[in-house]
This record gives sequence, structure tokens and C-alpha cells, in this order.
Amino acid sequence: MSDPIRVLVTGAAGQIAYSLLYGIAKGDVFGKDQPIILILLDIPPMLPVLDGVVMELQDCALPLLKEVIPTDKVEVAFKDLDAAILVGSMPRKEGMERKDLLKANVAIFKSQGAALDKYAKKTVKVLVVGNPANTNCLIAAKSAPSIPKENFSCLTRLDHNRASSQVAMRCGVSANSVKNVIIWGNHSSTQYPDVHHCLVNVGGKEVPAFDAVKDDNWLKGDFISAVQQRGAAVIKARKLSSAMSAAKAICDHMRDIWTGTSEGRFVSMGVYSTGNPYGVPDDLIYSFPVEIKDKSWKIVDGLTINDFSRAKMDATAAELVEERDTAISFLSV
Ligand SMILES: NC(=O)c1ccc[n+]([C@@H]2O[C@H](COP(=O)([O-])OP(=O)(O)OC[C@H]3O[C@@H](n4cnc5c(N)ncnc54)[C@H](O)[C@@H]3O)[C@@H](O)[C@H]2O)c1
Ligand SMILES: *[C@@H]1O[C@H](CO)[C@@H](O)[C@H](O)[C@H]1NC(C)=O
Ligand SMILES: CC(=O)N[C@H]1CO[C@H](CO)[C@@H](O)[C@@H]1O
Repeated sequence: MSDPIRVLVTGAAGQIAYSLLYGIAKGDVFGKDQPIILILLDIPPMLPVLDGVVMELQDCALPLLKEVIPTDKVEVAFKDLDAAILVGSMPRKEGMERKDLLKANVAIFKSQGAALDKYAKKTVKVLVVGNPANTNCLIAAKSAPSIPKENFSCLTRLDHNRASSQVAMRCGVSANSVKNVIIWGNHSSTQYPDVHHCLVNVGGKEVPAFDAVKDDNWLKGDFISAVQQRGAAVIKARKLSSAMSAAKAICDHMRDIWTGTSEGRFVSMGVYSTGNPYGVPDDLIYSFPVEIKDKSWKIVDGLTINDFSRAKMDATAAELVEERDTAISFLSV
């Protein structure tokens, strides 16, 4: 067995973490032979709840889990990290302006970025989940200048999994028979779920999604809005936001960073754009199709983009540019 790795989950007393921690602690993410020290950060009023989560993790009697450290202090939480999953953020409260919400989140991710810079390993892999995930991730990366920007990513895998599953259900195949859907842009209702490069395995043969689904109107209309609005639909039904599926997507995302994507398959991740092949503005965390090998991701190159896709990719980029500029104006104050 190798030495334990140190993995931080923030927002650890919350509902996503409640599903996520078990997956990590039993080896779904970093491998079945990788011992883990789990560090759980939340805010001071949540410490009693966190104690309950620690008790349950102990009661799971998991062989890979070497230690659990609950804390409300960043200097404890970010020390010597190998991986950081930043789930906690400021939620929208009744009557709160969008700007004030963004300002509160900039403050959180600025201080957590600075803590990564100061205390974590320089090779730390950082995944931002707390919304607005793309911009929070950008702020954290900018606040940690000694850690490569490539080591920061934000979660759009839930949207990716939702899109794959919609296509799979429509074709009557299992979810793993669908590959290479793409989520472009922001994790919001302007995201663009793109199936122009998606393949569906139908009876052992891989065919383009448009041929497998045989309903272009659905793929260009209701499919896109269903994926864009899925989070809202879950909230309406459950009276709570997606948690089990978000936790599963976080596991998928981090596992792919750790162990790589399989040959011919790509996944969607919000990553730092700089000189990307698709003309997306630089200096954004934007969701792209990526392949991962040796713990490094690469944006999939050479995909053809038609006018329909172009317009949607540009719209979601414009939203992120605006949000970035507002967020950066808060950084200096
Ligand atoms: N990117 C995605 O695909 C995706 C999907 C689902 C949810 N989300 C987002 O994930 C976040 C968490 O969702 P949830 O359902 O677990 O929420 P939740 O409210 O159940 O839990 C959030 C936890 O974060 C904690 N927290 C707040 N500020 C913190 C800070 N500064 N440091 C540490 N902890 C802090 C809270 O105390 C709370 O325990 C939300 O922002 C949600 O919008 C993102
Ligand atoms: C981008 O997506 C996030 C997450 O859903 C959302 O909170 C934010 O408002 C979006 N940005 C803009 C500018 O709409
Ligand atoms: C995922 C990723 O890009 N990881 C990189 C993090 O930074 C180290 C250097 O500190 C690189 O070697 C990794 O490839």
C-alpha cells in the first residue's frame, strides 16, 4: 500500500458532501489501494453537524480511510493537500442581489485560493463545485499564483452525465453506450450540451447520435433545454438541489483526473482557457471537451463547429466574460 494522500472536501456538512464522502472514502475516486486522510472544512456553526459526519465515516469501517480531520480553519484544512474539492460556497439568500452574492463568493474563493497557495502541495488538483462554479474556480486559481492554472477545474460533469443519460434513454441503451457528448461554457442555463460528436453504441456498432436518435428537432430543441433546466427540475421535485447525482459526477471528474480517460472517449470539464482551438476568450474557466492522461488534461482538438453550435458557444462565453469582469473588480477591494 502507498502512503496516504490528503484530500480536502469543503462544505463538508452539506448535502452533496454527505453523498460524496462515502464514495471517496471507499476508493471510488483515488483507487482501491490508495489510503486516504480526509479533511473536512465547514464554517463554525456547522461544526456540530460535522462531528456527526465524522462519526458516520468512522462507523463505515472503511479500510482505506486512515484519518478524518474536521475543521473550520483554512490553515488546517489546506495543509499539504493532494486534492481539494471545494463544494462549500455562499448560497443565494432571500432578496440577495446577484452582485452581492458574487461578491461574497469572490471573498471565499480568494481566501481559499490564497490558502492553497500557502499550504497545499504545488501538485494539488483542485475541483470547484460551489456556484458560480466557473467564476469561483477562476478566482481561486488567480489567488494561488504558485500553483499551475491547469490544476484547477470546475464541475460540469453533472451536466455531461445528464446529457449522456438523456440520449441513452431516448435510444433505449445503457448510459455507457453513449460517449463524447460535450458541455460547452458556463454551468448554467446558457450551457450548450452538444451532441454533434456524440456516438451511440447500438447493437455493437457506434453510430452518430443524430442517426441513433433519428429526431433532429428533439436533439436541437427539447434535449438541450432539458439538460439546461435539469437542475431546476430536480429542485422543483425534491425541494432540494441535486446532491446524489452531483456527488457521483464529482467522483467521475476527480477519478478521470487521477487515472485518465479511456482511449477515444472525452469528458467535459471547466478548465482555464488560454489559446484554445475554439476561439473561446482567454482567461475564463469554460467547459470544454478534454482528454486526460498522466494527470494532465488536453482540450480535444479538431472538432468541427457549425453555425448552430458557434452561436451557443459564444452566448455562454459572453455570460462568463461579464461575470469574470465583475468578479475581478471585487478582487482588488
Ligand atoms: N457545479 C455543479 O454541477 C453543481 C451541482 C450541484 C450543486 N452545486 C453547488 O454546490 C454547492 C453545495 O451544494 P449543497 O447542496 O451541498 O449545499 P448545502 O447548502 O447543503 O451545503 C453547503 C455547505 O457549505 C458550507 N459552506 C458555506 N461557506 C463555506 C465556506 N466558506 N467554507 C466551507 N464551507 C462552507 C455550508 O455551511 C454548508 O454546510 C452549492 O453552491 C451548489 O449550488 C454545483
Ligand atoms: C454562470 O453559472 C453559474 C452557476 O449556475 C450561475 O450562478 C451564474 O449566474 C452564471 N453566470 C451568469 C453571468 O449568468
Ligand atoms: C491536472 C494537471 O494539469 N496537473 C498538473 C499540476 O501541476 C503539475 C506541476 O506542479 C503538473 O505536473 C501536472 O500535470
